[in-house]
Parts: sequence; C-alpha cells; structure tokens
Amino acid sequence: MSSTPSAPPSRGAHDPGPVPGQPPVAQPSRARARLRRLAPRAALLALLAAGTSGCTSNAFTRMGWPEPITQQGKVALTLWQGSWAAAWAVGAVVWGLTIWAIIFHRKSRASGAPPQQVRYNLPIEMLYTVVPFIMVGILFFFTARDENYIDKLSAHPDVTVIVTGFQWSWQFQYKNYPVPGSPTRYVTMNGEPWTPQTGSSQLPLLVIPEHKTVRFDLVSTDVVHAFWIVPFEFKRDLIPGHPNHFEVTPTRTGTYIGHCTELCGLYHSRMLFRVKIVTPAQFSQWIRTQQVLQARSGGAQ
Ligand SMILES: [Cu+2]
Repeated sequence: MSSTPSAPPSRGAHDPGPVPGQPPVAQPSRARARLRRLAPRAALLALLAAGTSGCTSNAFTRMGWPEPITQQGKVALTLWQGSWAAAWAVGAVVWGLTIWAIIFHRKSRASGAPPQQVRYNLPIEMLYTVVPFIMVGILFFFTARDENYIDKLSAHPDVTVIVTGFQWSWQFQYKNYPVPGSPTRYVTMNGEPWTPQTGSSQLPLLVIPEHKTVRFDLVSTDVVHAFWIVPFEFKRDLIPGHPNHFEVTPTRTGTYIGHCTELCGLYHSRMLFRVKIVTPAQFSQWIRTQQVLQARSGGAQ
C-alpha cells in the first residue's frame, strides 16, 4: 500500500467558498503573519535608501543646514535638530497608532457592528489635550533659552564692526581701530554698487578673527536691507533710523560670501560681500596694514 503525501488544504473544485448570504470568517492571524513577514523587508529597504542617498552622515543629521561657523550657529543648529527629533518621535507614535488601527481594528466583516466607540472618554481626552501643551511648553523653553543666548551682547566685545547697507553695497567700519586723518575715522572697507563689469574680487571685504567676540552694529542709509552670512545660521535686518545689533564668536577660519536678504531694489541680488575669518594674529596684522594704507591714502579702501 503506497502512502500519498498529504496536500496542503486548498480550495478545490468541491470547495464552494463562502456561502452566499453568509460573510466569511475573519482571520486576523493571517494579517499579523503578513506584517511579521513584511516588517523586516521594509526596515531593510529604509536602511538601504538612507545608505545609498549619497549624504554623508553629518549632512543628513543637519537636515539641510550648512555646517555652522560660529558658536551661536551651533546652538541654532542644535535647536533645529532637537525640534526635528521631537517631530519624528511624535510622527512615529502617530503613524504607529494609525497603522496599528488600520491593520488590527478594521470593522469586522463577520459582525457588521460598528467598532467600539470611545467618545466622552475622559482620560483619553485629558491625554490628548495635556500632551500637546507639554510638547509646546518644551519647544518654547528651548527656543527661548537659545534665542536669549544668540541675542546676548557682551559689554566689551573684542571687535565691533559698524555695517552700513546702502543701495546696493556695504560699508564695514572697525570702530576699535582709528585711522588718523581719515574722513571715516576708523579702518573702513567700502563697497561699490554693482555694475555688469564688477567681478567677485571687487566685492567689499569683511575680515573678522576666529574665537573672538565680534559685534555687528547694523545701520541703513536708505531702505531696509538684511545682513546674512549663510553658515552663521542667522540674519538680521538693517532698518533706517533703527540701529540693530548682534554678536558672534566665529569658530572656523575660511572665506565665505555674505548676502543682502531683504528685497531692496534693482540690484538687490548683487548686494554681496566677502567674509574672511582669520586667526587673531592674522587679523591684527591685516588691521595694522589697513591702518597704515588708509592713513597714507587718506581714506577707506
Ligand atoms: Cu539690500
């Protein structure tokens, strides 16, 4: 007598399937099994997407921001990253609960009855009223703390630069460094309004020392401009008749491009300047050279 292997149960020609008029029996265990099978594949796919997207890990964690070059910029970046981490955590909980409800709490075809209602459930209503208040409170606390730090002005900054915006260039004056006999009184770097012949080497130059407190006094002679050096992670307006201030401590040497970031007229987009962050020794040498040159020429460079 030969034994035949037992075939898996399948719906054959003699299986009539669901009886008309009678709904099929729900099988929640099948959905769970499918989820167990798909979850590792989805995780692997997400990992692969993150790994092959071409971002270095550092750029990815900055979420689109450039690398900061000041202490204040680092604080702003940390706040940005913290806010994203909080948003992702809240998102993960909300998406998790949504998917869980979609998979495991669908209306049962077997019963046909509406799912269990949770209206007037006081603990749940308290929860979703109080939790957002706590979240807003935490975000508010960190924002206020960091804003106070970024806005702080020292009583005696190491370098003060008077930044004057005008249509369509900049003037930088170093008020700790006088130039005897000069009409501008201090070491002054003057920009010329842009023309089609202006090259990037002719942009006005702002030189500041690294690891020193540098204060900017912002004034405008005509309309509203805004002073923006992208990796400072910060910008502030220059408003006629309303002097503004801010302070930074640069943390890295390098050359960058500064912008006007308030639409101020025809050549607004050309209102650029060069920023050089140098070591304190290089800064002292540069400023001494400027003092000599500007005293000799009787004015700004
Ligand atoms: Cu402008």
